[in-house]
Amino acid sequence: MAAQSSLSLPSPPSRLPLGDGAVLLRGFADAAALLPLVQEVAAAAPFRHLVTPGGHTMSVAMTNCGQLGWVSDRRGYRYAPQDPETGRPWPPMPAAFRALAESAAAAGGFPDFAPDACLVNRYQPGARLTLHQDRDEGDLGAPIVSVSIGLPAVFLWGGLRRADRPRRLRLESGDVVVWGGPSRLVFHGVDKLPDGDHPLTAGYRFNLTFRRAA
Ligand code: MD3
Ligand code: FE
Repeated sequence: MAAQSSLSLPSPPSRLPLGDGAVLLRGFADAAALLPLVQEVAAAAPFRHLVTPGGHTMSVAMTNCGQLGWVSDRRGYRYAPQDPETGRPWPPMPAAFRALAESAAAAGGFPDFAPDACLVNRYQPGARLTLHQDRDEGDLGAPIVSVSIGLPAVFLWGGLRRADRPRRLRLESGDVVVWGGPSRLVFHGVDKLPDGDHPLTAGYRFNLTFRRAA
C-alpha cells in the first residue's frame, strides 16, 4: 500500500449541493488553462484597489472583462461599460470564460445563464472581503458563478440577514460555485488570505465571478 498524505491532493470533480439554488462543483474548472487568460485581461485593464463610497481602499485588487464591469468610488457602486482608469471598454470576455460559466450554470440548474460581466478579484496574503450582498445587478433572477484559481481561501457563507452566523467553506483552485434562486442574495465574504505558495499562482488567489449585470 502506497503511503498517501490527505493534504492537498487534487480531488476528482464532484457536485455538492450547498443550499437552495447553490451548488459547489469541486474541480470543475481547469485553473491552469484560465490563468493566462486572466493575465491577458489584466494586461488590458490592470488590477487596481477600488475605493468604497465610505472612503476605504479595498484590500482585494480588481479588474473586469465583458460588456460591463463592476466599479466602486466615492460616488457609489455600479456597473460601467468603460474602465474608468483607461477610458476604454473593458476587455472582451474570453470565449473559454463564457463557456465555463455557462456550463457550470447549466450544471447548477440555470441553463439560460448569459453573463455580460466578469469581475476578476486578486487576493494577496492579508486581503479579505467583508460580508456583503451582491445586489447591483439588473437581473437578480440570474445566478452568479464563481471560479477560484490559486491559493485556497475560506469563504464565509451567511444567510439573508447580515447578522446570520456564516458557515465556513474552503475554496480551492478549480472549484466553481453557482449561486442562484433563494441563495442569490445571501451575505458572503472571504476570510483574510493566509500566506502560501501555490504551484500555479505563487502568493495569490484569483476569483472570477460571472454575472448578468444589465
Ligand atoms: C453568493 N467574491 O466578488 S465568490 C464578489 O471569492 C465575491 O472573491 C468572493 O463575493 C471571492 O462579490 C466570493 C462566491 C460568491 C460570489 C457572489 C455571490 C458567492 C455569492 C453572490 C451571491 C451569493
Ligand atoms: Fe460577492
